[in-house]
Amino acid sequence: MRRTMTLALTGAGVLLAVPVVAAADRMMVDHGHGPDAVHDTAYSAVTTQVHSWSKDDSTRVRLMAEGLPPNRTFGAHVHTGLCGTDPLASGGHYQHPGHTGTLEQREVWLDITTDADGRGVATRTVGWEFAPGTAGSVVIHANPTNPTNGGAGARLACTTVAFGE
Ligand SMILES: [Cu+2]
Repeated sequence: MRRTMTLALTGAGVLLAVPVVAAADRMMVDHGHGPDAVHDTAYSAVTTQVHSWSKDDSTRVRLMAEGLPPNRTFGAHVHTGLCGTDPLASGGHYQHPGHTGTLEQREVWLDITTDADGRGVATRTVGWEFAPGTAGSVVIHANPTNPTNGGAGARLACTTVAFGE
């Protein structure tokens, strides 16, 4: 499910009004507006935005979603591949090379808990920057992320983001 260029540009215009994106030196900002693929028709009304800011070996990733069932927690992560019709096209979880922390520290988990209107926001800051081509999407899953193995059940919706590019 690809959004039209008109909608994408509208979203970018709205974003410019947000002061947090103020043009700091060499801050890299990546965006995704989606989802680009929905893998469960029960979630066809979902809309997503992903923003990622990187500077000085630090990256902040924010996932905003609307149109989800209310008052539930959905696992979400940065994945390696681009979204595709096949739910597995988005690949596995991005894991930062050489990082020796816990699974949660090596990956980017963006679990969202929806409010009564089905909206949710998650923000995560990690101590690295994405190398171009190593991370390509944010996937929303059916269940909260299992902190031991990172699993979160079925893939519901995928948003392509050109992290680091
Ligand atoms: Cu995932």
